[in-house]
Amino acid sequence: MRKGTFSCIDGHTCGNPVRLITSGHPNLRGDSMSEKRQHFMAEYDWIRQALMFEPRGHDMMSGSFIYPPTTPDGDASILFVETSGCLPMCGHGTIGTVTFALEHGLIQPKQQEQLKLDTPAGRVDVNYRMVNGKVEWVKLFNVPAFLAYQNIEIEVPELGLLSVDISYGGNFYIIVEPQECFPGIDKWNASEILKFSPIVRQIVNQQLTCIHPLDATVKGASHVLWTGQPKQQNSSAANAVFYGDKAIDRSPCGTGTSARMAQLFAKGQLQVGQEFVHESYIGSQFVGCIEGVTEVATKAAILPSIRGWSKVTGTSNITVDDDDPYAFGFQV
Ligand code: PYC
Repeated sequence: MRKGTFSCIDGHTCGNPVRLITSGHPNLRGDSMSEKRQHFMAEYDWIRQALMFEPRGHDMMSGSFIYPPTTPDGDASILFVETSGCLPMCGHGTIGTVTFALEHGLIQPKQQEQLKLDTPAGRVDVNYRMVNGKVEWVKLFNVPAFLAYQNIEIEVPELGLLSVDISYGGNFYIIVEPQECFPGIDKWNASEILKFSPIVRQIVNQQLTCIHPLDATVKGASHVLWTGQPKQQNSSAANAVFYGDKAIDRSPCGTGTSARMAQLFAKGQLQVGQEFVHESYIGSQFVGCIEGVTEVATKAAILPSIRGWSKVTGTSNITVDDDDPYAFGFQV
């Protein structure tokens, strides 16, 4: 039976949607969130498709479920869902999930203004500020991020020879900086990003293997992070992150910002403790920082933090019934 009613709190983090699904959770097998993610993808992906794609969602839709912690000291776990799949980690999703859950009393923190969250990518600690029942900001301490590949050359039809870096920040990002055949996102329009991103992603994934050294279920370059000149004076850098089949992240992308900081750190262009204000395609900002350094299976890595804000826009009960020919969404 593939039907149900799902209660949701809808909102956005710096412009990108977050749909926190508060009822209708499937029972998931597994000791860790990585194992539970595998079970969800194998048996319950219809829930993601129904709640993310049109007509109940849209190209940019992104959401989450809160589960009990999978570690003894954890406060809660998060499972991320998106049009692109079931992400190991999502930064804007974490900021939204924490904000909505705290404002609706869905998580009881063990420590004041701090949370320990279990995600499929690993432990993510959070600090936040709550005033008069509203969360003003959320700062997440993300999983270790590292530069996986540097200066990879790919031949892109109708574009030319493109040099890219691949960096991990909770998902694997293909990072494209301005160069001869790419003038920067400030000189391109959305249609060019939407046209070339899936081609770049396909070529990179044919040419390279991206697998997390500590969890082989985290694999594949899923997102393309194009860079360019920021619009705001106080931004350190700007990006347009492509995900799914047609989405450009409206937020500065938390895992993308982590991947970008790891890339810049590896190239000597960002230091530990230095603030990194990352601007999104619509001009919203996250404040990133490299909190320290570490290793991921002998690879040099950074410990990134990201600070941002979210707002609730409404609540809904979404009905999914397999007698609807579009119950599990469609893409045009
Ligand atoms: O904020 O990490 C993020 C994210 C991933 C995909 C869209 N946003």
